[in-house]
Amino acid sequence: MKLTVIEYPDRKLKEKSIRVEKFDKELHELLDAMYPVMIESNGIGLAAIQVGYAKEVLILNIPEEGDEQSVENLIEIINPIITQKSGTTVYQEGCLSVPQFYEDITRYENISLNYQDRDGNTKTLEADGLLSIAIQHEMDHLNGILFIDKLSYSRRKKFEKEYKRMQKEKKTSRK
Ligand code: Y12
Ligand code: CO
Repeated sequence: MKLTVIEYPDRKLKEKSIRVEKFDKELHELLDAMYPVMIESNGIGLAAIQVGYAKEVLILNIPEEGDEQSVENLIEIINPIITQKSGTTVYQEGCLSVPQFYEDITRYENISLNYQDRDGNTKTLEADGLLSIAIQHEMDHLNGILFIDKLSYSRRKKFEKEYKRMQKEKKTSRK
């Protein structure tokens, strides 16, 4: 299974993902194919909708401080539900579906969630720091929300202008 990352403004990214009911070979193949796409793109988080699958599936690989990304730090999250949230934190976020653009976004500082692993086992996770931010960013993808949807009206207008210009530049440099 060869996957590619869908980029804004593709309407597919607005789709709401559907709960996973079958923890079968098809799901495992999707998860296995998402990992190299995320790593090769220098990403630390990826939702299935970003590769065209509207399923409540996301993966994360947050490197430990001063360390390289390793498969040992891979977290696969299916059907997540946030059960507790507290505090606020601001972080300059980026997204593989919105290349070359970073913005300060406010999120909950601490979250607890319930989710399932690739075999359907129920898990709980308490997250803070970058992991908490990344989970919230990826869970937004499951609802068709991008981090740029959280920008103020004026920042969003500026983004659209800059993004269009960057896309035009990309196209002309390919010719
Ligand atoms: C904090 C905030 C957001 C997340 C969600 C996951 N985001 C990413 O994994 C973003 C990756 C990314 C990688 C890029 O590529 C390079 O840096 C080489 C990138 O740069 C370009 O597009 C040029 C942008 C975003 C997790 C935690
Ligand atoms: Co993203």
